[in-house]
Amino acid sequence: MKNTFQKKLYENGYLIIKNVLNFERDLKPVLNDMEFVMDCLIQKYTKRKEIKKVLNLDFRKKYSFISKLNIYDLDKYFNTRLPRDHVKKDSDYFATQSLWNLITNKKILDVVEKILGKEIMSNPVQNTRIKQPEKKLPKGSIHDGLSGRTPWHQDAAVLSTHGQKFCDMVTVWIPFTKTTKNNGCMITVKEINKMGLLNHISGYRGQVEIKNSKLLDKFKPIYLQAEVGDIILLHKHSIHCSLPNKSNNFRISADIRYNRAGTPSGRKPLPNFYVRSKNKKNIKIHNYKQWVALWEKAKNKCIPRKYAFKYPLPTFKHNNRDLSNLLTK
Ligand SMILES: O=C(O)CCC(=O)C(=O)O
Ligand SMILES: [Fe+2]
Repeated sequence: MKNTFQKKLYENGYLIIKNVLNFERDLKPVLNDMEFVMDCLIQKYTKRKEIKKVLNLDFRKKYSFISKLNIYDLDKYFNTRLPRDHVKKDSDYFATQSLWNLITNKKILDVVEKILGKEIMSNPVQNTRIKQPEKKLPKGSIHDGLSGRTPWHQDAAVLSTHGQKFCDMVTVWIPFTKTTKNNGCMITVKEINKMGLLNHISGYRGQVEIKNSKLLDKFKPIYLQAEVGDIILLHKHSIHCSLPNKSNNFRISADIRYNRAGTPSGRKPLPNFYVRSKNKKNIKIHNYKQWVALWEKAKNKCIPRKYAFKYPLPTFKHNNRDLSNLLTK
């Protein structure tokens, strides 16, 4: 039997929950840490005599500045997880105390509990996205998902084949800036999530994209707009993408995920640990340092194979689960 929350999430593929988080307490610390990372990059990569001037810029100007420095794989410094490819001993990532606080935030877990029940694990599929106005982006990044638009996809598609089948996962999308049609909110189409997992193919940068996604243009989109403090839940089969940031401002968000304990994470050997349980003994990771240690342990496992995760694409070798076939049924 599904409760009201579960029914609504299944019916529409998404749920917008208003006023869950407090900007100053829950969100600002993450922005501060992002700025701290920028300051470190500036000190490392800027000409000596320019450093002082650049450090005095505001958040947006600093980010614009470093995004022009051609730093290899810049996104990795702001991402909550190991870089997808080329994992090395010194691979850096954005596992900060503020992110740990967000992942274990009681107010978020209280919402997630209504969907997944009382036994909840943090899932390692997580991203932070700093999106500048699209007109400022290098051409190659316009559809890359992290700094540009995100193509149509379902979140279950980024899991291993085992995870696609068995992981009971929910996405929590968190805005750090008010997110609107104009600055690149996500859009979705209701009900298609009920079709289950669709066939996905590889996008131009190896990202995940629904096959025949052009067909979705004829549906009425739902704009997933949100205020700072709101959170958006996505069903693992919700189909969604994000619009271009046409504003003159930044659009910043994080997406973190949780899975029901006892179901696979879909991203072995990355950290997957209890954040809530009726049996307190299940909770073994109690603080930020233990969490970072988990990521470092996972990193050591990924170094020999060089990647942190891979998308099994195309998702299906046959056409039965192609959107084009399912829509005509
Ligand atoms: O924020 C975005 O552009 C896309 C986010 C997304 O696809 C997700 O949170 O699952
Ligand atoms: Fe997604």
